[in-house]
Amino acid sequence: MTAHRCGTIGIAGRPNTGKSSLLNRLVGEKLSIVSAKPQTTRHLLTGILTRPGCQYVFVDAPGQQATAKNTLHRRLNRRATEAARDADVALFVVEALRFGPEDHGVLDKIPETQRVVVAVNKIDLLKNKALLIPFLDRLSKTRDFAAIVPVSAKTGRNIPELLAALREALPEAPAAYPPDQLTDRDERFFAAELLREKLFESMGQELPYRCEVVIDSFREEGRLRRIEATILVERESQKPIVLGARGERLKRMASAARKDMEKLFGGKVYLGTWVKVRKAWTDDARVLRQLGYE
Ligand SMILES: Nc1nc2c(ncn2[C@@H]2O[C@H](COP(=O)(O)OP(=O)(O)OP(=O)(O)O)[C@@H](O)[C@H]2O)c(=O)[nH]1
Ligand SMILES: [Mg+2]
Repeated sequence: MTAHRCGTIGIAGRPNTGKSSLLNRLVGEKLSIVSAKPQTTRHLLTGILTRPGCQYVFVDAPGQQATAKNTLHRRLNRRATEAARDADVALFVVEALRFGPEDHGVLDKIPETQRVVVAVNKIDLLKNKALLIPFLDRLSKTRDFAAIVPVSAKTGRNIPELLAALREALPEAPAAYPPDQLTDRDERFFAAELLREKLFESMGQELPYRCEVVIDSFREEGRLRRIEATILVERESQKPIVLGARGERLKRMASAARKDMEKLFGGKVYLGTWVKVRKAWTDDARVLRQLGYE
C-alpha cells in the first residue's frame, strides 16, 4: 500500500491567469470569486479536496503584480509571495502560449528550493494546438519543475492529470482536516466575496479597485440568513456610480450576490446593502489593517 499524502499547495501566478477558476475546478465547488478583470482575488482562501490516500489543501492567493501602485497592492503582493513560499508545493499558473516578464517575476519570487508544479491554463482557447509543444519545451528550460501540465479550468481538461502530478509532489502525511471539510473560511467571508464579485462584474475598469465590501452583521434567524453589507468607496463621486440610476445597479448586483449566497449556503438570504465613503482606503495603512490587510 502506498502511504497517505497531505499538504498545502500555494497557487501563484500573475493576475488573471485563472488561479481562482482552477481552485474552484480542483475542489469541485465555486469557493473563490472569478472575474475577467485582473487583481480580483485579495484574500488567501483554502480549498480542501480529500481523495482516498490524499488530501490536497489548496491556497488561492492574489495575483502577483509587477508594479504595486498603492499600499493595498503591496499587501496583496506580500500575501501572494508568502502563499507560494510557505506551502509544501507551489502551483504556478500561466496562460498557454503566454510567458512574459510578469510571469518570470512571479517565478523568481518562489524560492529555488520550493517544489513547483506548473499548470498551463486556458488550453481551450488554443486554435493551433501544435504551438503548445514548443511552448512547454521552452517553459521546462526555465527551471527544474516537478511537473508541467496543460489544463483548462473552464472545461476541466487534464484536471485528473494535474491532481496526479500534485499528489506525487506532496509529502507523506496523514490528513490535516476532516474529510468533509471544504474550506477554512466562514459564511461571512463568502458573503462579502460574492458581493465583491458582482462589483467586479458590473462596473467599469477602475471602480472595482476602489471598492471593498464589509459585512456589518450576519444573523441566522431560523432558516433565513440576514446579512447587512457595506460597500466602501474612496470618494463621494463614486457613490452614485455604484448605486446607478435610481439605485438600479446596486439592486441588480445585490440580487445576483444574494442568489449566489443562497446556492452556496443552501438556504434563504436577506441581503441589505449600503454604500459609504472611506477616504483613500487603498492607501491608508490603518484602515487596511482594520479591513484585515496585514
Ligand atoms: N477560456 C478560458 N478562460 C478561463 C480559464 N480559466 C480562467 N478563465 C477566465 O480568465 C479570467 C480570470 O480568471 P480568474 O480565475 O479570476 O483568474 P485569477 O488568476 O484568479 O485572477 P486574479 O485573482 O485577478 O489574480 C476569467 O474571465 C475566467 O473566466 C480557462 O481555462 N479557459
Ligand atoms: Mg483570483
